Amino acid sequence: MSHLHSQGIAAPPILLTIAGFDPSCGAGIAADLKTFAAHGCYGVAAITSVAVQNTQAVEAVHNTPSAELREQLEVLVKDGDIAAVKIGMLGNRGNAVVVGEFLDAHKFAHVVHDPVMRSSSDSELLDAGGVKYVATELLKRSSVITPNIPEAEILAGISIKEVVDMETAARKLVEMGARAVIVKGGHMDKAVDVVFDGKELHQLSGDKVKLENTHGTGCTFASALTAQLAAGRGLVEAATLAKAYVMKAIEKAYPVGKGRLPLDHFYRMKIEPLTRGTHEVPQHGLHPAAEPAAH
Ligand code: PXL
Repeated sequence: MSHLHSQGIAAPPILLTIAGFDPSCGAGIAADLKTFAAHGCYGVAAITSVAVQNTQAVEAVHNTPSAELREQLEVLVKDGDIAAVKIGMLGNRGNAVVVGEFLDAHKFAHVVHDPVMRSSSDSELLDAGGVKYVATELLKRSSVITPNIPEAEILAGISIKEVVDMETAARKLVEMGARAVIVKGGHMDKAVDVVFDGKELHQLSGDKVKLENTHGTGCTFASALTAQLAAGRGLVEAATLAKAYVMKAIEKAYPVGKGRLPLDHFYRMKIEPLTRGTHEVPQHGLHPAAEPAAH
């Protein structure tokens, strides 16, 4: 079937997120899809888990049965070319294994794996068997993994106090089979990220902005990275641009709900508020007051 259905409009890159659904839409699939859209990409999603959550807490997680996750992935992959895959919350070992088998069965140009283990509010988002499978199997199947400090400590089995420890963890994860690693330093005083492409170490520095009180930053970073890699950028440039995007989205995070602030993924697209006293006179269609239902 043609990719050009009408008017000669080409399809944007299609990015697949395999992640959990946060109904408050600050993290998980909703954050991923917003990030993809903000980068001019078309997002599709397979749901590994439905979290019962708002901006304040994760109250429960309901993991998707593995067979259902497999069906979701297969129906998407047979529909069109997926430019890149982003993996987030997996929930449990069964779903992690389904994703491992999916990556073996289909070759993708870019696989960004954010090895989510706990929420910002500290609920478990991956069981112990899943963590083991990620460490021994799944990280070998990604182009890049993006652990935060606690995740890097668990996967690499070392304790991280300083940037040099982040570098040691990154090297260790490459020894364990990862092709490239970005250890995110958001949990440190200075938000330095370490990028290791398997050959050279790089540091990305950035001022820490309102970080404590947000959620979805990890999902957003990995999704922006996926979009930049799909656009053909190299790892370090893609990571630099993704970090700049996340920092800006954090800076513009807004108060929705009573808990952690969701980021503003669309900070680049703002409608200016109307000047007070100005309103538009409709030129087409019915004026609201002329509709029978309005009286
Ligand atoms: O931020 C980690 C994360 C990832 N995925 C889902 C989440 C969370 C945190 O709350 O709910 C679905």
